[in-house]
Amino acid sequence: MNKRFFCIDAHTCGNPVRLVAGGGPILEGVNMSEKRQHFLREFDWIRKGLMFEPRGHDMMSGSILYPPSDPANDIGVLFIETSGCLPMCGHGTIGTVTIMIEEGLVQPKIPGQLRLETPAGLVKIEYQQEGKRVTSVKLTNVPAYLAKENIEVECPDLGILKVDVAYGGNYYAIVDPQENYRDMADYTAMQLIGWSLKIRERINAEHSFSHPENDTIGGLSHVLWTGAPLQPNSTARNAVFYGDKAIDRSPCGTGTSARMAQWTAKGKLQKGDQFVHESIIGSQFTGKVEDVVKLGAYSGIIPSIEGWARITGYNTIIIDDDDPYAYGFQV
Ligand code: PYC
Repeated sequence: MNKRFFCIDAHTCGNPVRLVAGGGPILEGVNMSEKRQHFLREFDWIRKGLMFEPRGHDMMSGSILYPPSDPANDIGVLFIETSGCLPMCGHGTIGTVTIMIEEGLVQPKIPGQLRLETPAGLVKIEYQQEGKRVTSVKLTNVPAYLAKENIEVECPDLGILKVDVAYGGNYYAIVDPQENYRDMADYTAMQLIGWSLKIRERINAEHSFSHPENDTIGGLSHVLWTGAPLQPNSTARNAVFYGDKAIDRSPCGTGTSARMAQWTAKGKLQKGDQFVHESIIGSQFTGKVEDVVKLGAYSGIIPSIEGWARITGYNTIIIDDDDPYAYGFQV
């Protein structure tokens, strides 16, 4: 089999987004959550081929577009990454919206706005344009909440760490400054990656995390290391680990959502407050606590995230069965 995928590549604040504009599979399901399950059962080879080396790399991330299930909405989005099919991806949403609008892949029902169906739920978009260029995308995310506080985990080299776990579209272990950890700036990205792998495995072995309203979403997937901001207008800095080897180059939309839920639960943010998050490379997302809500038995928030993306190229990618590395590899 020789399959072609017509992709448009972009980056959101430094992190890649590969939108599959042609060649994606037809998926069964009444919503994006069911379509995601179908993709994982039968088409995960597409994700592996497009995300891993030699066609992708450790940080690669992308999306595939689907017609909406509800005619009130504009489009459905499936997120693909080296780590799997995320229920929601913030940087992926900002890049996908920028590409869709600039390339005319969707006709918004209301100019400047979009309603996106994602596997995690409905995400509302407002975007700004100057001429053809999309200059900023604000997404109002699914509800975020603090799931567990003060989990103790043994981290190689550092010793015992206490972490909170919060959900912002994915589950995040948040490592704040404490006796055995001061700031992400003290360590290399390689150190953070190695430690993240271990602590994620250890936390998942002892604790379970399941979305209160959607049991297809669960498990700790990301680790968010915090630090003091380097830029005067940032509230905080972070390095988000995902997959097996990636540190997000963007400030991470679902991570920022999770962190705002954690801060709100601890009384450090309230409805209407802004939170400017800085990434490992200094790029910024502006977050806001739009509302406080109930999510099952939990108190949560509706976070919004605003950022920008740029298209980097058009990419027709071939996955050919005849190639021993058709479905990618990791070293
Ligand atoms: O922006 O939500 C995000 C994200 C998740 C993983 C990488 N980026």
